[in-house]
Amino acid sequence: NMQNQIPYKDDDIKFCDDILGKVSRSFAAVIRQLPEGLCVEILVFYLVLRGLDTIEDDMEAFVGREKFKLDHLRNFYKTPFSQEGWSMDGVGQGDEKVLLQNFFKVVRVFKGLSLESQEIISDITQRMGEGMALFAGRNLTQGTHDIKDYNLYCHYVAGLVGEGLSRLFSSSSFESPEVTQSAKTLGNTMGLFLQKTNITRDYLEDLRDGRTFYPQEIWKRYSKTGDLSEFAESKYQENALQCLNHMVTDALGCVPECLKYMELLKNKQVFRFCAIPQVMAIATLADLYNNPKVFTGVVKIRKGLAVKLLNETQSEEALHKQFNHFARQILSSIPQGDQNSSKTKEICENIISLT
Ligand code: PS7
Ligand code: MN
Ligand code: MN
Ligand code: MN
Ligand code: MN
Ligand code: MN
Repeated sequence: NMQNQIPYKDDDIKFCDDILGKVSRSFAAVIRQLPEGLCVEILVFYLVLRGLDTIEDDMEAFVGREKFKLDHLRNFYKTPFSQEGWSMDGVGQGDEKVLLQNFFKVVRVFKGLSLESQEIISDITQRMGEGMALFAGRNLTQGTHDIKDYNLYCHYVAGLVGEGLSRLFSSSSFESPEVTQSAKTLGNTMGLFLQKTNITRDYLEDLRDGRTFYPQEIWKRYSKTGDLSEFAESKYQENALQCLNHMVTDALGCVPECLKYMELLKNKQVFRFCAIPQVMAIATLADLYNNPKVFTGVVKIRKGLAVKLLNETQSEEALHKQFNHFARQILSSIPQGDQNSSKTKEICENIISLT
């Protein structure tokens, strides 16, 4: 065990913790409450993937040299970790840019982790970078192709996170080997649920970035002009809402497997780490469902509600109560004549029966 051979530099951990609080309000709270033996591991895992995602998301820095971006994505698991003092300048904005400028500090903390943890983080970063490069090399102005293609993108950017986290939970012995056995199935779905919620919510933001993930198999059924941007026009609002409700219904399909995954968890802090983002996601989906504001701005759950959910998600019973509540909320807002109403109803009723 290499745990103590490379001493942590307190300043490096401090940098990691500070920048975490700046780049993610939502993950900072749930990561910081993790037990020793997982807390720093997952902090580093988060920041490595945040660095990779900053490269993926930058639609300006690589204009005219797109090949560079793909190389950076593919090499991110390796180059920063093998070149002393590696950093990147001019990619990303604000605190995410600062993260890449100081990335060698994250690397130093990484090198103080057990080799087993390093291997998990490195493997997931490599596979995610490969997947991101596949999609970043495509024209995504009109979204992904079909639901299979959409699921594949979500697998690369979020399902793999669920897989890696599951392996870290088991390897730290805070959770049983069963969690790792579910890593590629239920663990993957845990990530898909978060990512699908994010993509569904970010319709407008992603459209403006010229890179969207709504699958054509879904949105073209509701489109008059064959251009995804039409949903932002008020004259197409009726169709836009039908499309949105289809996207929400598709995301809700993840819920039974997510509930099954969370039943496997035994450690209270690991449970909260996993469950809180899931509860925020279903609360967000309930807010998005049939909501025209998705097409005019950003829909975010009220701060007060987010704080309440964070505080109340302490047990499986509380988790079930929240999922039951939001499934009922969606069920009661299904509009007359919605094309997916029976599917939405069926999934909500199933969630209610499971909780
Ligand atoms: C390592 C905790 C718990 C079994 C940066 C947590 C961005 C939704 O970019 O910041 O603002 O639109 O809102 C997180 C499964 C991944 C999936 C993915 C890694 C749950 C790089 C989260 C975070 C697995 C690709 C953040 C997937 O959303 O996005 C760690 C179990 C990063 C999890 C990205 C998205 C995460 C995301 P943005 P957000
Ligand atoms: Mn965000
Ligand atoms: Mn991204
Ligand atoms: Mn992003
Ligand atoms: Mn997004
Ligand atoms: Mn229950």
